Amino acid sequence: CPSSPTHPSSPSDKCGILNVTKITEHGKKVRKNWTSSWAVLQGHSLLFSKSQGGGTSWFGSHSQPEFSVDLRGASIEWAKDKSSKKNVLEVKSRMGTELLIQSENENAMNEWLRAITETISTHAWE
Ligand code: I3S
Repeated sequence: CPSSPTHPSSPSDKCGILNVTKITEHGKKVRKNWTSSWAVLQGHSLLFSKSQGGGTSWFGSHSQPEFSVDLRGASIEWAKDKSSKKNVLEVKSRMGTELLIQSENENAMNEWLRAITETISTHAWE
Protein backbone atom coordinates (compact mmCIF):
# COMPACT_ATOMS: atom_id res chain seq x y z
CA CYS A 1 0.00 0.00 0.00
CA PRO A 2 1.22 3.53 -0.72
CA SER A 3 1.73 6.03 2.13
CA SER A 4 -0.77 8.85 2.33
CA PRO A 5 0.22 12.53 1.96
CA THR A 6 -0.91 13.24 5.53
CA HIS A 7 1.25 10.49 7.04
CA PRO A 8 4.18 10.23 4.64
CA SER A 9 6.57 8.78 7.19
CA SER A 10 4.66 5.71 8.28
CA PRO A 11 4.04 2.90 5.82
CA SER A 12 0.43 1.80 5.52
CA ASP A 13 -0.44 -1.63 6.82
CA LYS A 14 -3.46 -2.39 4.72
CA CYS A 15 -5.46 -0.79 1.97
CA GLY A 16 -8.37 -1.57 -0.29
CA ILE A 17 -11.83 -0.62 -1.45
CA LEU A 18 -14.53 -0.72 1.24
CA ASN A 19 -18.12 0.32 1.43
CA VAL A 20 -18.39 2.68 4.36
CA THR A 21 -21.00 4.71 6.19
CA LYS A 22 -20.98 6.67 9.39
CA ILE A 23 -23.86 5.88 11.71
CA THR A 24 -22.84 8.15 14.60
CA GLU A 25 -20.81 11.34 14.63
CA HIS A 26 -19.70 13.07 17.86
CA GLY A 27 -22.05 10.74 19.71
CA LYS A 28 -25.10 11.67 17.60
CA LYS A 29 -26.86 9.29 15.24
CA VAL A 30 -26.54 10.30 11.58
CA ARG A 31 -28.31 9.04 8.50
CA LYS A 32 -26.51 6.24 6.67
CA ASN A 33 -24.80 7.15 3.43
CA TRP A 34 -22.99 4.12 2.03
CA THR A 35 -20.15 5.04 -0.30
CA SER A 36 -17.36 3.10 -1.92
CA SER A 37 -14.06 4.38 -0.53
CA TRP A 38 -10.37 3.75 -0.82
CA ALA A 39 -9.44 2.77 2.73
CA VAL A 40 -5.93 2.80 4.18
CA LEU A 41 -4.86 1.61 7.63
CA GLN A 42 -1.80 3.61 8.58
CA GLY A 43 -0.21 4.30 11.93
CA HIS A 44 -3.12 4.62 14.38
CA SER A 45 -5.54 5.89 11.73
CA LEU A 46 -8.02 4.45 9.31
CA LEU A 47 -8.16 6.85 6.36
CA PHE A 48 -10.78 7.06 3.64
CA SER A 49 -10.83 8.81 0.31
CA LYS A 50 -13.39 8.61 -2.49
CA SER A 51 -12.50 5.66 -4.64
CA GLN A 52 -11.57 6.49 -8.19
CA GLY A 53 -13.01 3.56 -10.08
CA GLY A 54 -10.94 1.07 -8.14
CA GLY A 55 -7.77 3.15 -8.25
CA THR A 56 -4.99 2.36 -5.82
CA SER A 57 -3.46 5.80 -5.30
CA TRP A 58 -4.05 8.85 -3.17
CA PHE A 59 -2.93 11.07 -5.99
CA GLY A 60 -4.99 12.59 -8.75
CA SER A 61 -8.06 14.55 -7.86
CA HIS A 62 -8.25 13.27 -4.26
CA SER A 63 -4.86 13.68 -2.71
CA GLN A 64 -6.20 14.09 0.83
CA PRO A 65 -8.27 11.63 2.81
CA GLU A 66 -11.94 12.59 2.99
CA PHE A 67 -12.08 11.53 6.59
CA SER A 68 -10.13 9.49 9.07
CA VAL A 69 -10.79 7.62 12.28
CA ASP A 70 -8.33 7.62 15.17
CA LEU A 71 -8.14 4.00 16.30
CA ARG A 72 -6.51 4.74 19.68
CA GLY A 73 -9.02 3.53 22.24
CA ALA A 74 -11.40 2.34 19.51
CA SER A 75 -13.23 -0.95 19.28
CA ILE A 76 -14.30 -3.16 16.41
CA GLU A 77 -16.79 -5.98 16.14
CA TRP A 78 -19.05 -7.71 13.66
CA ALA A 79 -22.26 -5.69 13.28
CA LYS A 80 -25.05 -8.22 13.29
CA ASP A 81 -28.18 -6.08 13.38
CA LYS A 82 -27.10 -2.74 11.94
CA SER A 83 -27.46 -3.43 8.24
CA SER A 84 -29.09 -5.77 5.78
CA LYS A 85 -25.69 -6.17 4.13
CA LYS A 86 -23.38 -9.07 4.91
CA ASN A 87 -19.82 -8.98 6.28
CA VAL A 88 -20.37 -5.69 8.11
CA LEU A 89 -17.89 -4.53 10.74
CA GLU A 90 -18.61 -1.74 13.20
CA VAL A 91 -15.80 0.54 14.32
CA LYS A 92 -16.40 2.77 17.35
CA SER A 93 -13.91 5.50 18.08
CA ARG A 94 -13.21 7.08 21.43
CA MET A 95 -14.38 10.39 19.89
CA GLY A 96 -17.92 9.06 19.46
CA THR A 97 -17.80 8.20 15.77
CA GLU A 98 -19.33 4.90 14.71
CA LEU A 99 -18.67 3.55 11.25
CA LEU A 100 -19.83 0.53 9.36
CA ILE A 101 -17.44 -0.99 6.83
CA GLN A 102 -18.45 -3.73 4.45
CA SER A 103 -17.54 -5.66 1.35
CA GLU A 104 -18.99 -8.71 -0.38
CA ASN A 105 -15.67 -10.49 0.18
CA GLU A 106 -15.81 -12.27 3.53
CA ASN A 107 -12.07 -13.07 3.53
CA ALA A 108 -11.28 -9.42 2.93
CA MET A 109 -13.42 -8.39 5.91
CA ASN A 110 -11.75 -11.01 8.11
CA GLU A 111 -8.43 -9.47 7.09
CA TRP A 112 -9.67 -5.95 7.93
CA LEU A 113 -10.88 -7.21 11.31
CA ARG A 114 -7.51 -8.81 12.00
CA ALA A 115 -5.54 -5.75 10.89
CA ILE A 116 -7.68 -3.17 12.71
CA THR A 117 -7.72 -5.29 15.89
CA GLU A 118 -3.92 -5.41 15.72
CA THR A 119 -3.72 -1.62 15.26
CA ILE A 120 -6.06 -1.04 18.21
CA SER A 121 -4.00 -3.26 20.50
CA THR A 122 -0.67 -1.83 19.29
CA HIS A 123 -1.82 1.68 20.21
CA ALA A 124 -3.85 0.74 23.29
CA TRP A 125 -1.75 2.72 25.75
CA GLU A 126 -1.40 5.96 23.82
O1 I3S B 1 -30.50 1.26 8.77
P1 I3S B 1 -31.38 1.67 7.63
O2 I3S B 1 -32.08 2.97 7.86
O3 I3S B 1 -32.29 0.58 7.18
O4 I3S B 1 -30.37 1.98 6.45
C1 I3S B 1 -30.70 2.01 5.10
C2 I3S B 1 -30.94 3.43 4.67
O5 I3S B 1 -29.85 4.25 5.03
C3 I3S B 1 -31.12 3.52 3.17
O6 I3S B 1 -31.23 4.85 2.75
P2 I3S B 1 -32.48 5.80 3.04
O7 I3S B 1 -32.05 6.55 4.25
O8 I3S B 1 -32.62 6.69 1.85
O9 I3S B 1 -33.66 4.93 3.28
C4 I3S B 1 -29.92 2.93 2.44
O10 I3S B 1 -30.13 2.98 1.05
C5 I3S B 1 -29.70 1.50 2.88
O11 I3S B 1 -28.54 1.01 2.23
C6 I3S B 1 -29.57 1.38 4.37
O12 I3S B 1 -29.57 0.04 4.81
P3 I3S B 1 -28.46 -1.07 4.77
O13 I3S B 1 -29.19 -2.29 5.26
O14 I3S B 1 -28.00 -1.18 3.35
O15 I3S B 1 -27.34 -0.72 5.69
